[in-house]
Amino acid sequence: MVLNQIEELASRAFDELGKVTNSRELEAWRVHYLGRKSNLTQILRSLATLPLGERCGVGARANEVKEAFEASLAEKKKSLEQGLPLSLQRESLDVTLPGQQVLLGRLHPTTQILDEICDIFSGMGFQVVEGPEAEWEYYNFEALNMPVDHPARDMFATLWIDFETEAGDRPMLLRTHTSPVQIRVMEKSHPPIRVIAPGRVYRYEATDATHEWMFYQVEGLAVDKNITLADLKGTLFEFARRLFGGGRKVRFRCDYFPFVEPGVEVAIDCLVCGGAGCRLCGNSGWIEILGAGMVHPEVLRRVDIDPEVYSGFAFGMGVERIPMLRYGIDDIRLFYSNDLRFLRQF
Ligand code: 2NL
Repeated sequence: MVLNQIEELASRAFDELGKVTNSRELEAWRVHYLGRKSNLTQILRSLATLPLGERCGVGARANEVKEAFEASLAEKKKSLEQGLPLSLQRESLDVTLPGQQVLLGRLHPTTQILDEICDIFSGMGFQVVEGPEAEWEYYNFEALNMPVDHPARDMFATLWIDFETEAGDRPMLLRTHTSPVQIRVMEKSHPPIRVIAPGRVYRYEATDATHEWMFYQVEGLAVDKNITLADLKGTLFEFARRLFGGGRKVRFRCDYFPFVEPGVEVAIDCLVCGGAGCRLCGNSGWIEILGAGMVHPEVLRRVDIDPEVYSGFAFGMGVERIPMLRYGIDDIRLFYSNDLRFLRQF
Protein backbone atom coordinates (compact mmCIF):
# COMPACT_ATOMS: atom_id res chain seq x y z
CA MET A 1 0.00 0.00 0.00
CA VAL A 2 2.61 2.53 1.07
CA LEU A 3 5.04 1.09 -1.50
CA ASN A 4 2.51 1.83 -4.28
CA GLN A 5 2.23 5.36 -2.97
CA ILE A 6 6.03 5.76 -3.20
CA GLU A 7 6.17 4.47 -6.79
CA GLU A 8 3.37 6.82 -7.90
CA LEU A 9 5.09 9.70 -6.17
CA ALA A 10 8.40 8.89 -7.87
CA SER A 11 6.92 8.67 -11.33
CA ARG A 12 5.04 11.98 -10.87
CA ALA A 13 8.15 13.69 -9.51
CA PHE A 14 10.41 12.64 -12.42
CA ASP A 15 7.70 13.62 -14.86
CA GLU A 16 7.45 17.11 -13.42
CA LEU A 17 11.21 17.52 -13.09
CA GLY A 18 11.48 16.97 -16.83
CA LYS A 19 9.23 19.98 -17.43
CA VAL A 20 11.18 22.32 -15.14
CA THR A 21 12.79 25.11 -17.20
CA ASN A 22 14.21 27.54 -14.62
CA SER A 23 15.65 27.69 -11.12
CA ARG A 24 12.47 29.10 -9.59
CA GLU A 25 10.47 26.11 -10.79
CA LEU A 26 13.27 23.81 -9.64
CA GLU A 27 13.13 25.23 -6.09
CA ALA A 28 9.36 24.73 -6.02
CA TRP A 29 9.92 21.16 -7.14
CA ARG A 30 12.50 20.60 -4.40
CA VAL A 31 10.17 21.94 -1.68
CA HIS A 32 7.31 19.82 -3.00
CA TYR A 33 9.13 16.51 -3.28
CA LEU A 34 12.01 16.77 -0.81
CA GLY A 35 10.91 19.51 1.65
CA ARG A 36 10.01 18.97 5.30
CA LYS A 37 6.30 18.76 4.52
CA SER A 38 6.69 16.59 1.45
CA ASN A 39 4.97 13.21 1.16
CA LEU A 40 8.29 11.43 1.06
CA THR A 41 9.56 13.05 4.29
CA GLN A 42 6.28 12.21 5.95
CA ILE A 43 6.52 8.60 4.90
CA LEU A 44 10.07 8.37 6.24
CA ARG A 45 8.99 9.98 9.54
CA SER A 46 6.08 7.64 10.02
CA LEU A 47 8.05 4.42 9.44
CA ALA A 48 7.82 3.63 13.16
CA THR A 49 4.02 3.44 12.98
CA LEU A 50 4.10 0.79 10.25
CA PRO A 51 3.68 -2.90 11.01
CA LEU A 52 7.07 -4.50 11.48
CA GLY A 53 6.77 -6.67 8.34
CA GLU A 54 6.21 -3.64 6.08
CA ARG A 55 8.64 -1.27 7.77
CA CYS A 56 11.88 -2.66 6.35
CA GLY A 57 10.83 -2.73 2.66
CA VAL A 58 9.16 0.69 2.74
CA GLY A 59 12.11 2.28 4.52
CA ALA A 60 14.62 0.92 2.04
CA ARG A 61 12.58 1.98 -1.00
CA ALA A 62 11.76 5.44 0.41
CA ASN A 63 15.46 6.12 1.01
CA GLU A 64 16.35 4.92 -2.48
CA VAL A 65 13.80 7.28 -4.01
CA LYS A 66 15.00 10.14 -1.85
CA GLU A 67 18.57 9.65 -3.04
CA ALA A 68 17.38 9.44 -6.65
CA PHE A 69 15.46 12.73 -6.16
CA GLU A 70 18.54 14.44 -4.75
CA ALA A 71 20.77 13.20 -7.53
CA SER A 72 18.29 14.28 -10.23
CA LEU A 73 17.87 17.64 -8.53
CA ALA A 74 21.63 18.22 -8.59
CA GLU A 75 21.88 17.20 -12.23
CA LYS A 76 18.98 19.40 -13.25
CA LYS A 77 20.47 22.31 -11.34
CA LYS A 78 23.75 21.89 -13.19
CA SER A 79 22.08 21.76 -16.61
CA LEU A 80 20.05 24.91 -15.83
CA GLU A 81 23.19 26.72 -14.76
CA GLN A 82 24.78 25.85 -18.07
CA GLY A 83 21.99 27.90 -19.59
CA LEU A 84 20.36 25.65 -22.16
CA PRO A 85 17.93 22.74 -21.92
CA LEU A 86 19.74 19.44 -22.52
CA SER A 87 18.01 18.83 -25.84
CA LEU A 88 19.22 22.16 -27.18
CA GLN A 89 22.67 21.65 -25.75
CA ARG A 90 22.94 18.46 -27.74
CA GLU A 91 22.03 20.30 -30.97
CA SER A 92 24.19 23.34 -30.32
CA LEU A 93 27.14 24.32 -32.49
CA ASP A 94 30.26 26.24 -31.65
CA VAL A 95 30.09 29.55 -33.47
CA THR A 96 33.66 30.36 -32.46
CA LEU A 97 35.05 27.53 -34.61
CA PRO A 98 36.80 28.81 -37.77
CA GLY A 99 34.32 28.86 -40.68
CA GLN A 100 34.80 27.91 -44.30
CA GLN A 101 36.80 30.61 -46.06
CA VAL A 102 34.84 32.55 -48.68
CA LEU A 103 37.16 33.28 -51.61
CA LEU A 104 36.78 36.76 -53.09
CA GLY A 105 36.81 36.97 -56.86
CA ARG A 106 38.45 39.80 -58.76
CA LEU A 107 38.36 41.32 -62.21
CA HIS A 108 40.77 40.02 -64.84
CA PRO A 109 43.64 42.50 -65.47
CA THR A 110 42.37 42.99 -69.04
CA THR A 111 38.88 43.84 -67.76
CA GLN A 112 40.34 46.32 -65.28
CA ILE A 113 42.26 48.19 -67.99
CA LEU A 114 39.33 48.00 -70.40
CA ASP A 115 37.11 49.63 -67.75
CA GLU A 116 39.72 52.35 -67.22
CA ILE A 117 39.98 53.09 -70.96
CA CYS A 118 36.20 53.15 -71.39
CA ASP A 119 35.86 55.51 -68.40
CA ILE A 120 38.38 57.95 -69.88
CA PHE A 121 36.68 58.09 -73.29
CA SER A 122 33.16 58.15 -71.78
CA GLY A 123 34.34 61.19 -69.86
CA MET A 124 35.21 62.83 -73.20
CA GLY A 125 31.77 62.14 -74.65
CA PHE A 126 32.38 58.85 -76.48
CA GLN A 127 29.71 56.15 -76.46
CA VAL A 128 30.78 52.52 -75.85
CA VAL A 129 29.52 50.16 -78.57
CA GLU A 130 29.88 46.43 -79.21
CA GLY A 131 29.41 44.10 -82.15
CA PRO A 132 29.80 40.49 -83.33
CA GLU A 133 33.11 38.62 -83.15
CA ALA A 134 32.18 36.45 -86.13
CA GLU A 135 32.02 39.00 -88.91
CA TRP A 136 31.42 39.31 -92.65
CA GLU A 137 34.55 39.76 -94.72
CA TYR A 138 32.91 42.92 -96.03
CA TYR A 139 32.91 44.72 -92.66
CA ASN A 140 36.36 43.53 -91.64
CA PHE A 141 38.16 44.34 -94.92
CA GLU A 142 36.15 45.60 -97.88
CA ALA A 143 34.45 48.50 -96.06
CA LEU A 144 37.82 49.51 -94.61
CA ASN A 145 39.32 50.16 -98.02
CA MET A 146 40.97 46.76 -98.32
CA PRO A 147 39.50 45.00 -101.36
CA VAL A 148 40.33 41.37 -102.13
CA ASP A 149 44.03 41.06 -103.02
CA HIS A 150 44.91 44.33 -101.30
CA PRO A 151 48.41 43.71 -99.89
CA ALA A 152 47.45 45.33 -96.56
CA ARG A 153 45.32 42.26 -95.79
CA ASP A 154 48.62 40.53 -95.01
CA MET A 155 48.87 42.79 -91.94
CA PHE A 156 45.91 40.91 -90.47
CA ALA A 157 46.53 37.16 -90.53
CA THR A 158 42.95 35.98 -90.65
CA LEU A 159 41.00 33.07 -89.16
CA TRP A 160 38.32 32.26 -91.76
CA ILE A 161 35.02 30.62 -90.88
CA ASP A 162 34.41 27.63 -93.08
CA PHE A 163 30.69 27.09 -93.56
CA GLU A 164 28.02 27.70 -96.17
CA THR A 165 25.80 30.57 -95.09
CA GLU A 166 22.13 30.86 -95.96
CA ALA A 167 22.79 34.32 -97.31
CA GLY A 168 24.87 32.79 -100.08
CA ASP A 169 28.63 32.61 -100.42
CA ARG A 170 29.47 35.73 -98.45
CA PRO A 171 32.67 34.78 -96.61
CA MET A 172 32.87 35.08 -92.81
CA LEU A 173 35.83 35.39 -90.46
CA LEU A 174 36.75 36.09 -86.87
CA ARG A 175 37.21 39.86 -86.81
CA THR A 176 40.87 40.91 -86.84
CA HIS A 177 40.05 44.32 -85.31
CA THR A 178 36.94 46.02 -83.89
CA SER A 179 36.69 48.51 -86.80
CA PRO A 180 33.70 46.57 -88.22
CA VAL A 181 31.68 47.67 -85.18
CA GLN A 182 32.32 51.29 -86.14
CA ILE A 183 31.46 50.67 -89.79
CA ARG A 184 28.09 49.33 -88.58
CA VAL A 185 27.60 52.45 -86.44
CA MET A 186 28.35 54.75 -89.41
CA GLU A 187 25.95 52.78 -91.65
CA LYS A 188 23.09 53.18 -89.18
CA SER A 189 23.52 56.70 -87.83
CA HIS A 190 24.43 60.20 -88.89
CA PRO A 191 27.24 62.45 -87.69
CA PRO A 192 28.11 63.72 -85.17
CA ILE A 193 29.45 60.31 -84.14
CA ARG A 194 31.75 59.63 -81.21
CA VAL A 195 32.14 55.95 -80.30
CA ILE A 196 34.67 53.52 -78.90
CA ALA A 197 34.50 49.80 -79.62
CA PRO A 198 36.20 47.48 -77.11
CA GLY A 199 36.30 43.71 -77.64
CA ARG A 200 38.06 40.50 -78.55
CA VAL A 201 39.84 40.17 -81.86
CA TYR A 202 41.53 37.17 -83.50
CA ARG A 203 44.63 36.56 -85.56
CA TYR A 204 45.89 33.41 -87.28
CA GLU A 205 49.24 33.48 -85.56
CA ALA A 206 51.69 31.21 -83.75
CA THR A 207 51.76 32.32 -80.10
CA ASP A 208 54.88 33.59 -78.41
CA ALA A 209 55.73 36.06 -75.63
CA THR A 210 54.33 39.00 -77.62
CA HIS A 211 51.64 37.32 -79.79
CA GLU A 212 48.34 35.67 -78.94
CA TRP A 213 45.75 34.38 -81.41
CA MET A 214 43.05 36.13 -79.35
CA PHE A 215 43.48 39.49 -77.66
CA TYR A 216 41.56 42.65 -76.84
CA GLN A 217 41.41 45.89 -78.73
CA VAL A 218 39.80 49.26 -78.26
CA GLU A 219 39.09 51.33 -81.35
CA GLY A 220 37.64 54.81 -81.41
CA LEU A 221 35.96 56.97 -84.02
CA ALA A 222 34.80 60.59 -84.23
CA VAL A 223 32.98 61.91 -87.31
CA ASP A 224 31.57 65.42 -87.71
CA LYS A 225 31.97 68.59 -89.74
CA ASN A 226 35.39 70.22 -89.36
CA ILE A 227 37.14 67.38 -87.54
CA THR A 228 40.88 67.80 -88.08
CA LEU A 229 44.17 66.15 -87.18
CA ALA A 230 44.35 68.67 -84.32
CA ASP A 231 41.25 67.05 -82.75
CA LEU A 232 42.90 63.65 -83.06
CA LYS A 233 46.08 64.93 -81.43
CA GLY A 234 44.26 66.72 -78.61
CA THR A 235 42.04 63.73 -77.81
CA LEU A 236 44.82 61.15 -77.82
CA PHE A 237 47.24 63.41 -75.97
CA GLU A 238 44.66 63.82 -73.21
CA PHE A 239 43.92 60.08 -73.20
CA ALA A 240 47.60 59.13 -72.90
CA ARG A 241 48.11 61.51 -69.99
CA ARG A 242 44.97 60.34 -68.15
CA LEU A 243 45.99 56.70 -68.53
CA PHE A 244 49.74 56.94 -67.97
CA GLY A 245 50.08 60.06 -65.80
CA GLY A 246 50.05 63.83 -66.17
CA GLY A 247 53.74 64.34 -66.92
CA ARG A 248 53.92 62.09 -70.00
CA LYS A 249 55.35 63.26 -73.29
CA VAL A 250 53.35 62.12 -76.33
CA ARG A 251 54.87 61.73 -79.79
CA PHE A 252 52.99 61.56 -83.12
CA ARG A 253 54.75 60.18 -86.23
CA CYS A 254 53.65 59.18 -89.73
CA ASP A 255 52.46 55.61 -90.19
CA TYR A 256 50.38 53.70 -92.73
CA PHE A 257 46.96 52.06 -92.29
CA PRO A 258 44.82 51.53 -95.40
CA PHE A 259 41.68 52.94 -93.73
CA VAL A 260 43.13 56.34 -92.78
CA GLU A 261 44.92 59.17 -94.54
CA PRO A 262 47.13 60.45 -93.09
CA GLY A 263 47.97 57.73 -90.57
CA VAL A 264 49.97 58.23 -87.38
CA GLU A 265 51.61 56.16 -84.71
CA VAL A 266 51.37 57.46 -81.13
CA ALA A 267 54.11 56.90 -78.56
CA ILE A 268 54.76 58.01 -74.98
CA ASP A 269 58.13 58.58 -73.34
CA CYS A 270 59.36 55.32 -71.77
CA LEU A 271 57.75 54.47 -68.41
CA VAL A 272 60.96 52.90 -67.16
CA CYS A 273 63.77 55.23 -68.28
CA GLY A 274 61.76 58.38 -69.00
CA GLY A 275 63.40 58.75 -72.41
CA ALA A 276 67.04 57.96 -71.66
CA GLY A 277 66.87 54.54 -73.33
CA CYS A 278 66.55 51.08 -71.76
CA ARG A 279 65.64 47.47 -72.50
CA LEU A 280 61.84 48.10 -72.37
CA CYS A 281 61.90 50.80 -75.06
CA GLY A 282 64.65 49.16 -77.09
CA ASN A 283 66.94 52.13 -76.33
CA SER A 284 64.68 54.50 -78.26
CA GLY A 285 63.23 56.25 -75.22
CA TRP A 286 59.71 55.89 -76.72
CA ILE A 287 56.96 53.31 -76.38
CA GLU A 288 54.28 52.93 -79.05
CA ILE A 289 50.81 52.71 -77.59
CA LEU A 290 48.42 53.19 -80.49
CA GLY A 291 47.82 53.78 -84.17
CA ALA A 292 45.46 56.41 -85.54
CA GLY A 293 44.63 58.67 -88.44
CA MET A 294 42.03 60.66 -90.37
CA VAL A 295 39.30 58.35 -91.69
CA HIS A 296 39.95 57.63 -95.38
CA PRO A 297 37.44 59.40 -97.68
CA GLU A 298 36.77 56.07 -99.39
CA VAL A 299 35.68 54.55 -96.05
CA LEU A 300 33.24 57.43 -95.46
CA ARG A 301 31.85 57.18 -99.01
CA ARG A 302 31.06 53.47 -98.59
CA VAL A 303 28.86 54.15 -95.55
CA ASP A 304 27.13 56.99 -97.37
CA ILE A 305 28.75 59.83 -95.45
CA ASP A 306 29.86 62.61 -97.80
CA PRO A 307 33.63 63.17 -97.33
CA GLU A 308 33.23 66.67 -98.86
CA VAL A 309 31.03 67.62 -95.89
CA TYR A 310 32.26 65.43 -93.08
CA SER A 311 35.63 64.25 -91.79
CA GLY A 312 36.69 62.06 -88.91
CA PHE A 313 39.55 60.60 -86.95
CA ALA A 314 39.99 57.02 -85.77
CA PHE A 315 42.40 55.11 -83.59
CA GLY A 316 43.09 51.59 -82.38
CA MET A 317 45.11 50.02 -79.59
CA GLY A 318 45.94 46.63 -78.13
CA VAL A 319 44.70 46.36 -74.53
CA GLU A 320 47.07 43.78 -73.00
CA ARG A 321 50.06 45.92 -73.90
CA ILE A 322 49.04 48.45 -71.27
CA PRO A 323 49.11 46.20 -68.16
CA MET A 324 52.25 44.58 -69.62
CA LEU A 325 53.96 47.98 -69.62
CA ARG A 326 52.49 49.08 -66.32
CA TYR A 327 53.29 45.92 -64.34
CA GLY A 328 56.32 44.68 -66.25
CA ILE A 329 54.61 41.50 -67.54
CA ASP A 330 56.89 39.97 -70.16
CA ASP A 331 54.63 37.29 -71.69
CA ILE A 332 51.17 37.95 -73.15
CA ARG A 333 50.31 34.23 -72.90
CA LEU A 334 49.97 34.63 -69.12
CA PHE A 335 46.73 36.57 -69.62
CA TYR A 336 44.60 33.74 -71.00
CA SER A 337 46.20 30.57 -69.60
CA ASN A 338 44.07 30.75 -66.41
CA ASP A 339 46.96 30.42 -63.98
CA LEU A 340 45.57 31.70 -60.66
CA ARG A 341 49.07 32.44 -59.35
CA PHE A 342 49.28 35.08 -62.08
CA LEU A 343 45.68 36.34 -61.95
CA ARG A 344 45.56 36.73 -58.14
CA GLN A 345 48.20 39.45 -58.33
CA PHE A 346 45.85 42.04 -59.82
C1 2NL B 1 46.46 49.80 -84.39
C2 2NL B 1 45.94 50.80 -85.32
C3 2NL B 1 43.93 51.80 -86.09
C4 2NL B 1 41.87 52.59 -86.98
C5 2NL B 1 42.59 51.68 -86.23
C6 2NL B 1 39.67 52.87 -88.02
C7 2NL B 1 38.36 52.49 -87.98
C8 2NL B 1 37.48 52.98 -88.92
C9 2NL B 1 37.90 53.82 -89.87
C10 2NL B 1 39.22 54.15 -89.90
CL1 2NL B 1 35.87 52.50 -88.87
N1 2NL B 1 40.09 53.70 -88.98
N2 2NL B 1 40.52 52.40 -87.10
C11 2NL B 1 42.56 53.63 -87.58
C12 2NL B 1 43.93 53.74 -87.44
C13 2NL B 1 44.62 52.82 -86.68
O1 2NL B 1 44.56 50.85 -85.32
O2 2NL B 1 47.63 49.72 -84.24
N3 2NL B 1 45.63 49.03 -83.72
C14 2NL B 1 46.03 48.06 -82.79
